[in-house]
Amino acid sequence: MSSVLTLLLACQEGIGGNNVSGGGTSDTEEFDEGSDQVAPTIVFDPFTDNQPSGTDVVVEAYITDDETGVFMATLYFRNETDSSKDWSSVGFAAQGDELWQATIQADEQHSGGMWYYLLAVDMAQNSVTSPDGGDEEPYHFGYSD
Ligand SMILES: [Ca+2]
Repeated sequence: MSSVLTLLLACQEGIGGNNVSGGGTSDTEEFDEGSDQVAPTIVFDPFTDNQPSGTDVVVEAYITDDETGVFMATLYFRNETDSSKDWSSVGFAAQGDELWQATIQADEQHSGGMWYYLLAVDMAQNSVTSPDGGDEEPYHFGYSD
């Protein structure tokens, strides 16, 4: 690759100062498509209390995105006794007014607690997790008896 590049550069220099690289205005469209470089924002208060055993657990977060908007948001969860790194996931559904909601069904519970984290992606494929550590440092809640 680099040798080809070097060749091209050498050729341009060889032409002797003809400015071939100017006039890049035709790239405007491409630039606009990639102009959103800022990931969405997730505002979420992690559970501080245990959740009732045998019930659906509803996770709510405020998710926003400048420029292109939120493309999707996903809740990842894993039983605390599950030693594998396999996360289950469920999509967040937009509730309006920037509120998004996802539910961990009661029958997903196979232990006394759950690891979980949130992922949001915008239309330009910028992504963010809550917490920042994502699957490495997930949130946790316990189930009460
Ligand atoms: Ca964005």
